[in-house]
Amino acid sequence: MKRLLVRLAWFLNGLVVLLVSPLVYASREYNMTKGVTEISGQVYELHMLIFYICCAIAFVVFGVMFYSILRHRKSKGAVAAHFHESTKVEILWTIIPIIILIAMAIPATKTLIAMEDTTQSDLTIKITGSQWKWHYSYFGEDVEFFSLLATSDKEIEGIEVKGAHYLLEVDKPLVLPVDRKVRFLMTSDDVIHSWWVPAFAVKKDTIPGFINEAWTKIDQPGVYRGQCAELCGRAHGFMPIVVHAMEEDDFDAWLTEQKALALAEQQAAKDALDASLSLEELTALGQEVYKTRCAVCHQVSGEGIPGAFPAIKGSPVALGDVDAHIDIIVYGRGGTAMQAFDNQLTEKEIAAVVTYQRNAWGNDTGDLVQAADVNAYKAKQAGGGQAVDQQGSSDEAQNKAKEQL
Ligand code: HEC
Ligand SMILES: [Cu+2]
Repeated sequence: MKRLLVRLAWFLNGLVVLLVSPLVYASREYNMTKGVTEISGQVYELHMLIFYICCAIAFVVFGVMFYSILRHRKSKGAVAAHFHESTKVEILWTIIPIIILIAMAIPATKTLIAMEDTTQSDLTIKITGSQWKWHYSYFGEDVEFFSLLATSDKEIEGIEVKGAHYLLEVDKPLVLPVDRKVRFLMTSDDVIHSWWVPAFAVKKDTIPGFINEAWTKIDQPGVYRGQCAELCGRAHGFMPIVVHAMEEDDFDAWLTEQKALALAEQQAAKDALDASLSLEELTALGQEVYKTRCAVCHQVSGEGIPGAFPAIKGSPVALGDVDAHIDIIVYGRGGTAMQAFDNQLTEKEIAAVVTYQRNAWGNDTGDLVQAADVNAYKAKQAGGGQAVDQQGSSDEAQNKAKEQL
């Protein structure tokens, strides 16, 4: 009889394992992936190790449980033992879990320490989160750009069929080299965001006023996608991350090209100061800027979201003094979601979006604002004609600070 019971207990336990194993097999599809970095491989191994330890514990505990239930059931006339406190058992059930926990903590700590070791990196990139986009800046390279969601409104509103990378595509991906250690410095302009790319096993909060560090070294070229993993407001789900990992040569070529582009952009910004655009040209560009940069909050209709984002249609700012209108876009409004667009948009783009807002949705002011007006306003704010010089020297100071890092 006893042997039969033991067999039955094993049978039940085996049944559980049998039921679970096809699930485990199927779960490959759902399981954590190995990723494409050494660290992500380690994280995967760690995850599997802990998982198997959990399975082993479950096997033993359920085994004893099933056995006891069957062996000592009431119908067999089992009588419960009456005793209090068993020092032996208490020591055992303290010591065994402690040993198991320590055994798990050792490999986990090793991996965590490796993840935190940002020394000896070949390249440093500053990542800044803001509502709702990422800003990437390659230290010491004079290359920086914003990376915005590229999924069209029509897909989001269900008017068009959703693409394969719905809400996981951006206008300008972060470009990284393979086989080089890349250090990330992460911070935020407004609320807490979190930069997360599962394939690299990198997930780090970006916190205003703090700088967090992380690093990666990618093994294979490819396109890797991630998201902001911190609930950061209304469009939290609309700030994806896309990384293009390139062969080292390709990356170097890309970086050189970006530097040339940055120079060309600076030249274009200078030229824009002399240019005088027509109302059509300004509103066309302004509408584009508005749709991509402002409409998340102020809405395409210009009506905003009552209680959260003010309407631009009929807004006293958009109908009132031009300088005040330029001011709020250039410098933002501290403590609100209205961020400073000074370093996000060119003066031409700011001029265009001001003009657009002053002439769209029945805001018929007829005002034309040119890049030179924005430049002049900024110069005035910075304290007269020396504004440009000051800007230049503070840039120099920043570059020096970067070099020292
Ligand atoms: C993340 C959300 C957000 C984005 C993006 C945004 N704004 Fe705003 N904007 C606000 C908020 C919030 C206010 C109200 C600020 C306050 O409380 O004074 C505001 C106020 C304004 C106002 C003043 C309106 C009024 O009547 O007080 C103007 C003009 C404006 N924004 C222009 C823009 C432009 C142009 C862009 C794009 C380049 C833009 N905003 C992008 C959130 C946003
Ligand atoms: Cu975010």
